Amino acid sequence: MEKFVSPTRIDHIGIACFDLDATVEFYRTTYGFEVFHREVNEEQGVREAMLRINGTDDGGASYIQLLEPTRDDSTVAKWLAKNGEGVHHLAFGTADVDATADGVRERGVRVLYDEPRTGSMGSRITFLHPKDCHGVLTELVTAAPETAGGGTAGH
Ligand code: CMX
Ligand code: CO
Repeated sequence: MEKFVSPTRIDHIGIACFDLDATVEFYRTTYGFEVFHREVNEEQGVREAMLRINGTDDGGASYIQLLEPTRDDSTVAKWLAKNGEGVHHLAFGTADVDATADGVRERGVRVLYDEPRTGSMGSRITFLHPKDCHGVLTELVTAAPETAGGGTAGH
């Protein structure tokens, strides 16, 4: 068995919403959080805004990820239809998503992708099945090298 690589921080909390701009505005006016990055991820079927909350002691950062579905058959659209707005998933940051996912898989947890896919800001991501994680859809993330140190805004 390879050495297990534990996650070292909360990378983000993913929040599903019906109206991304209105939700961004709520976080801005209520807490003063500004948008660090926006993108559309067609593979995941989401339009998203990342709000950078704090740096972390491993040189990374923690975000709130606001998610609005781009199509009705996306996982987030399905989830919103069933649950309404709210916390959709938790994402742990790891230095090596492949190694962490392999270790978690060896522990009997279903990893949803054979190989990590592309997430926010060029990160590599995979997901663990919520039914194997006490009801929490859990994402594993390795930040792209240029954002791992916290990066700069303005994407
Ligand atoms: N949190 C907790 N439980 C969840 C869940 C979530 N976000 N989504 C689904 N579930 C539960 C459901 O409640 C359901 O439980 P019951 O059978 O007890 O009712 C069960 O899992 C199956 O749910 P479903 O509605 O039938 O949904 P699917 O099985 O089709 O999909 C999942 C579930 C996890 C496989 C799918 O959401 C997925 O592939 N997620 C990973 C990708 C993703 O979420 N992308 C969007 C975010 C992108 C990003 O973060 O960048
Ligand atoms: Co996420």
